[in-house]
Amino acid sequence: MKIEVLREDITTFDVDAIVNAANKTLRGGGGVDGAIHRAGGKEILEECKEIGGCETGEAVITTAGKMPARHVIHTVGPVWDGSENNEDELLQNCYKNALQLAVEYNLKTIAFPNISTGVYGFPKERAARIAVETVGQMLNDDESSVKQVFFICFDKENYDLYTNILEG
Ligand code: AR6
Repeated sequence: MKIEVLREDITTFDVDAIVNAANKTLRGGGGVDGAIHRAGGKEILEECKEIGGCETGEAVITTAGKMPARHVIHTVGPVWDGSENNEDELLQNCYKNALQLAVEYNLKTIAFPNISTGVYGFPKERAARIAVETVGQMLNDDESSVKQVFFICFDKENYDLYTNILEG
């Protein structure tokens, strides 16, 4: 499995699945969630309504509507609360469950945004370390269909953090 860090708009990215940092209602919102629903069109919202909702740390899958990607894996990151509510483990679960779903669908390429580091306020460096570590742990799994993971960083701070962590 290969890991790459890019500074991009995830909605324009051509992979088997892009991951959405959604909320529990799955009805769209701001940030990357808003961008994905705007770019993908109403088909995604219709599928999300059918699914109903998603708990923090869990993941669900829909098509990607009008975007170049084939699927959207929606996961709900934890709201940062000063590490009082198991946020680290819940964020780990987002990455694990999204990858797990990608394997169930036999997907080869997946792109993650920096889950929880926007509106949900998770400290960026702490989140980046969790993301890299959790995805890295699945590197050794030969059974995995996933061959390439992209961390799509929207802001320069996240881009620099991920680059440093992966180089170090
Ligand atoms: N492509 C890639 N990354 C992006 C894009 C984009 N087009 N737009 C924003 N980001 P956030 P959260 C980055 O706030 O913290 C929504 O309202 C952004 O710079 O989107 O998990 C949901 O409905 C940041 O690094 O998600 C929830 O209510 C990262 O995406 C809530 O926000 C995540 O920021 C979820 O909050």
